[in-house]
Amino acid sequence: MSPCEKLINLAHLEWTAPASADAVRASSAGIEGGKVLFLPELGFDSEPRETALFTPAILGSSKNASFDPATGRLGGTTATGSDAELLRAFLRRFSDAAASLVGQLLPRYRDALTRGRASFRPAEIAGRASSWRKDDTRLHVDSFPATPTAGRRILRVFSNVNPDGKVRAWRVGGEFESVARRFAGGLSLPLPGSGYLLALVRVTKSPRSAYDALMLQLHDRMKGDEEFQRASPQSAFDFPAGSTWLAFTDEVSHAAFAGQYQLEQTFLLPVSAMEYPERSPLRILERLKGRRLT
Ligand SMILES: O=C(O)CCC(=O)C(=O)O
Ligand SMILES: [Fe+2]
Repeated sequence: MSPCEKLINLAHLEWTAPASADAVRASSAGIEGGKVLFLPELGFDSEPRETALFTPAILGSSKNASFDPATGRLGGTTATGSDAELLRAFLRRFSDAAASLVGQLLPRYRDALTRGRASFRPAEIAGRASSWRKDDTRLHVDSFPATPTAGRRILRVFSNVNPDGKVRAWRVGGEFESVARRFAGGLSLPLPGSGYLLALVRVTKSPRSAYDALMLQLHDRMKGDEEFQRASPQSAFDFPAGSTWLAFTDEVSHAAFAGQYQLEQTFLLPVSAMEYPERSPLRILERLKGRRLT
């Protein structure tokens, strides 16, 4: 598998300027075809005083510092006072820029998207210790244990903001449908009512649907399968400093194995807003399991 099969190159240069009709067509076809939209020339600029944030020392025990645009709340950081204000403003600016970019490139989704959290990732990934389940250097699709999507798509914007020109090194894997087929037999449907119980005892923020239960198992099975990690179709790609990319990360298998300093914004999209909803992980898993999952 060559990297160009999984990547759509876009010459779009701006966070807020309208995208050309060609860019909109290519973005829509690409993202719904399970590709990564890659904007090699679109970097996110930080302000001179924000260089104070470019150190892993702002992290507590977490991998990322997070920002919730709905409440303005920060997470995962030890920054307080004026440093916290600086971090909040930095992440708010990125969150707004990412929302504007997605609105320009994917206008079909604009009114249906929910903006989730943004994150800043100042720690080097390579050599970082982590449990296998949390280890994003292993190929996986995204599924969040505490925040079920109830079938909605996870669309994420990433920007490599490394100040020293270091790449973000990823591997991108094969088609969702073939990955899902490989593991589907081993994914078990949750007991009726168990999703509500998890919400009741606050393991999850909302009831975990059957879809979310299967996606979490898929995430774990992928990461835990050495043979899959080693031998499944995948290709490496280095995202340069000063570049931006976006993908449906619930569908596109990915692993990030080196790099430091990245911004990320998560969006959720109802399957009904897609041009081809039948290509969603929800509909694919429903076909494989022969039943509704939400
Ligand atoms: O930090 C990255 O480059 C991506 C890590 C990852 O797999 C994720 O955030 O889901
Ligand atoms: Fe991921």
